[in-house]
Amino acid sequence: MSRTALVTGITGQDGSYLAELLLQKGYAVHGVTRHASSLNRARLGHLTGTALTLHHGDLTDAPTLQRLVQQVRPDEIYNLAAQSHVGVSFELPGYTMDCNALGTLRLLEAVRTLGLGGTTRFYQASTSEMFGTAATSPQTESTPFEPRSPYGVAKLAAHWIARNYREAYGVFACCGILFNHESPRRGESFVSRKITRALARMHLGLQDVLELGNLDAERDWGHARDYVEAQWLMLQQPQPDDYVIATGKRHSVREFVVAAAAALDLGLRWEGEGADERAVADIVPSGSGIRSGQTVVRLDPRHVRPIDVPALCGDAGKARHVLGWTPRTGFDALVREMVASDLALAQREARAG
Ligand code: NDP
Ligand code: GDR
Repeated sequence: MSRTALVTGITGQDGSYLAELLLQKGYAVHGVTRHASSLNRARLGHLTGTALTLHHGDLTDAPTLQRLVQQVRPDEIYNLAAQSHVGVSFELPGYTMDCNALGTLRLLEAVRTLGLGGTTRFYQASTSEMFGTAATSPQTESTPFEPRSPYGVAKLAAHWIARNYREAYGVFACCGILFNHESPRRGESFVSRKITRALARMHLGLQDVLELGNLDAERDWGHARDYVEAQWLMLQQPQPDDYVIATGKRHSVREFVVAAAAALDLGLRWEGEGADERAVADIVPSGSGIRSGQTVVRLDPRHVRPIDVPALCGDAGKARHVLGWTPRTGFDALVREMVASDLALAQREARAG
């Protein structure tokens, strides 16, 4: 008999890849979407006519979550919904706590009070942001948490409440501690997509300047398509557990810009304090394709966060051993795929005038 999954955050980057994966595996997929005045289902358009059913719902609305869990009685719940932007969480700390922390509690309470703890498996989208200024690198499942943003704090509360429901009530809850993962479907305000979208547009003369904040931040960037497989694998194990999902390689924001510019053969001009080419030359091995030119990348303090996480890099050894999971897409291939997709988008924009 086909299995049923309930996915919150289905309109997001991960939600769309996960929905594809589950539909391929024969699941009936139920997605929770927020009501919005303008359409927010662009990432799901290609799934029309499949075993996908969408329901209005919101992580801030407990009665609706209760009703949806009761109605769908899912075999698996994937809680991907969140106010997911770290920078925005400094502007919206209350909402971020409500959605990301209490929202997870509301969903777990629905599972528990409906008596589904023993049958419905629960995936929680935890994050490397919970490590914050971790003293050790690479980070593993046992690295202490030290979050540096309202987003990280809220996600840590959700992480602990999911573990608590596992220990206290026997809910089959797994937390995936995922490091940054990107794709052509990444939201345009996250740094990877902001870079590939802007450079592709600048290549065609549609934009003059790319403004960024902290260029020295280092992240462990993987591909979302690979990472949703790990989410599914966690819920197929005999026992619930928590897993770090990462590539184990870290790159700076500056390196991301350089890699994207190289893919478009653009010459860069760095502006703003701390954005000089010498700093670039220090971190980019010679002969990697970087060259000076007229494409302006400007360091703008408006994009710098009140505090930032300087560097994150994960050790996914446990996922490799227990889940048999390894990332398939490396940094260069990820950047090239995103650049190619954004170049096609910019070309359509240029044609439309
Ligand atoms: P996105 O920002 O692309 O998607 C977030 C989703 O959550 C969207 O579908 C959004 O709906 C939905 N959402 C936001 N607020 C609410 C709410 N109040 N009620 C219901 N739905 C809501 O995120 P990603 O796909 O990149 O990430 C998925 C999850 O994984 C998130 O929880 C994120 O915090 C976490 N995560 C992501 C990582 C990454 O690198 N991508 C790494 C680690 C964790 P709408 O379309 O209406 O805005
Ligand atoms: P992050 O991703 O905060 O790691 O959270 P983001 O792409 O927003 O930032 C990564 C790093 O780049 C620096 N940065 C900028 N960031 C943005 N968004 N815009 C800029 O202009 C800019 N300039 C420099 C940031 O300061 C930061 O250091 C993502 C989200 O998907 C979370 O939901 C998820 O939990 C974590 O990844 C793991």
